[in-house]
Amino acid sequence: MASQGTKRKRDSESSDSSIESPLTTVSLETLSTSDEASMIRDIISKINQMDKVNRKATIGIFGKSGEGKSSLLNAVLGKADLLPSGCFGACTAVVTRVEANLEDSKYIAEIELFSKEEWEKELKDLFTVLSDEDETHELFDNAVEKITALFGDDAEKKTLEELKKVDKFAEIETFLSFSKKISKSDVSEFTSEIASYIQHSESSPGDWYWPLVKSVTIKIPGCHELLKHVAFVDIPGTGDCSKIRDDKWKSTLRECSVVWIVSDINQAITNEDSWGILKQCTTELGPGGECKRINFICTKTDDINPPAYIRSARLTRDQLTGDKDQDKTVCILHRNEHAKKRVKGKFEQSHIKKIFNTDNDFQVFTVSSKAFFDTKSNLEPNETEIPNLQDDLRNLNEDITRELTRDNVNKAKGVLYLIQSVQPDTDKETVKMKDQFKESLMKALNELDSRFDNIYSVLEQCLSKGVEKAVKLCVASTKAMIVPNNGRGFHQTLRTLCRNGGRYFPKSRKKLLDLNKALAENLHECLEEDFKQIFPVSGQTGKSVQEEIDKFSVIQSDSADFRSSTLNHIQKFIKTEETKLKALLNREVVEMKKDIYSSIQKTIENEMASCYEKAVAITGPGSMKKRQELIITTVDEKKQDMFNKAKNEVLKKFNNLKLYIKNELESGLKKSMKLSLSQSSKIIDGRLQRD
Ligand SMILES: Nc1nc2c(ncn2[C@@H]2O[C@H](COP(=O)(O)OP(=O)(O)OP(=O)(O)O)[C@@H](O)[C@H]2O)c(=O)[nH]1
Ligand SMILES: [Mg+2]
Repeated sequence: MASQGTKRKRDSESSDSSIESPLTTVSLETLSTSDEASMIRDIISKINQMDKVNRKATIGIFGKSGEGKSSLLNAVLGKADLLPSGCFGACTAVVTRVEANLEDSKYIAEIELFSKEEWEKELKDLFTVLSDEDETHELFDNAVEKITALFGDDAEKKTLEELKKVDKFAEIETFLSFSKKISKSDVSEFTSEIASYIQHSESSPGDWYWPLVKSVTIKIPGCHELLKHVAFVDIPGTGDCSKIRDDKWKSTLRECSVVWIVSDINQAITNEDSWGILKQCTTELGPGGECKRINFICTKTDDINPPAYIRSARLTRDQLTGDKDQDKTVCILHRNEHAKKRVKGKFEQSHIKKIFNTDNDFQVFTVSSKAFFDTKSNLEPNETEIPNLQDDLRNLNEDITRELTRDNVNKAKGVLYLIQSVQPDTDKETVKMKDQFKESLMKALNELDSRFDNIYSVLEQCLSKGVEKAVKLCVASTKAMIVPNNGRGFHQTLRTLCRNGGRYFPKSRKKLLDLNKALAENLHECLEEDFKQIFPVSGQTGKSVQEEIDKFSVIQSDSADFRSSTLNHIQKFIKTEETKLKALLNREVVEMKKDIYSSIQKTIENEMASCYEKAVAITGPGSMKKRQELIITTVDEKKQDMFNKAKNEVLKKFNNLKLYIKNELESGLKKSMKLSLSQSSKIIDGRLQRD
């Protein structure tokens, strides 16, 4: 629960009493306890901070290389050349985050580089791959690409020792020790400067830095309406075998609340890559993440051969005009309609829909980024559908603004009720209120406890089934992954898999090999259905943790229970504080559930770690076979213990979640009650007199 602790700490840190405003002139010395003082400061500071609070939804853009992801993002943001596109071969080399610069009118890039140690390890790995005879393996190509991008042509033919002597080597070492930030007023200057950090290009080898980059964040000015509450992540179409890059990729997926799948319209149905990439990520996005919506975006709609299309779609004369240009538009729009129907149909049938649980939140767009910028195009701007996507973005921003406004109104209401609650006028009623409060708090907490225990039992049952299944099937699934029928070139793959702690990330993400994920699969599968009900990414299921939190209340009715209007104000204050607390907890639950879900695979990873290390150390003739045997024997020996540990870890984390929620509700509400019943009048009186 450490992460939640930190989060909370940050909240109270932000309520620094040094923030000056008319409200902070309240004399805080009049308070008797530090608790109360800190709570008042907290409330005042939160009111002052209302405008500054920002919440962002992350939109992940997925798709094969060359499908038009970066061009699409440029079009949606109305900045034709912001992100590099249209290179020969793969173009975007690193995960690129794009968000608004809300501070000034500069274009800013914050570049996260490898640490010196990480780079040394990566370089050593690259040279191990290069020393291998097998030049046909994609790992070999990947290593050559990186070394030549940084050190120039033929650098890969040098040994690591030789390379260490060239000037560029020392230059790179120094380069890595500084954090990198680019800030420019002019967009084209900015674009050319960032290119060497995010763009993959075969021209001018030796001038590129992308192999050293973990990720890039770009902040652009003047896009408040589209980006105030949204951050885009342009995810490169090709993978990278580096573990560091892949970990970044995975953690980005868990953040996405919206996904855009991008596919060239001509292959939208048959394109197994776009669907395949998505399939690979469903665990991280769905149960392990927070994805609520998917937009499938067919790109390059302007790219059409009208005579061929008329023939294949059997368009009749009635549908055509006889004018060449107009008929091109007819064909484009006809194909758009057709693609929308087909893609929707495919999604309805797919396993992806089941995992995401998105009944209404799947939309198909058919866009042309090129025509959007081309004033002479056959397509009207709205026929390029880029404006539709912009509207979609505006709606998402407005939804978040509304959510923040609701939170802010609640915060303001809390303070108003507190101000109205002057010293209780009859002691008897105060005592009655205190007693009632204590009693209903205990009752509500007990009820919550038992409802959480029911959820715990559901989880326990699913996981026990999963353990049983995993124990039965794990050896076979291990063999299926690490002893392929065609073993040619596999020893490189297996060695990399062991070096990366059980994972191998090929360039095409479709064929990802992740032994830990495969071992966790049966547990995930048995858990999936109930987990979705317990932690839905949106909506109500009747069984969710979020709904249990919502049901919790210490104030049973909205009606006035007390003769004194003061006590009724206090009651309203507590209710408002309770609503705020529950909204915050519901947001924290999303992070906790990601942690719970991913703990299955993490436990397996940890259990298998020493086996992978031993396997990497095996050298000499027959090493591949020895590695395979070692892994299979380890899985077989550890299976019972390993899967039970994974199960217990989930249950332990769920129990911690329960304790955390109960504790936050109890301490938060007691604090509010204490504050409203004790010194509030003094503070308010003091402030009113001063004003
Ligand atoms: N005709 C046409 N071409 C487009 C359109 N959008 C992109 N392209 C072209 O498609 C190619 C690839 O576009 P990118 O935006 O670089 O593709 P990407 O998906 O970002 O590729 P990676 O960065 O390699 O993952 C470029 O040559 C673009 O000019 C479009 O709407 N119409
Ligand atoms: Mg790109």
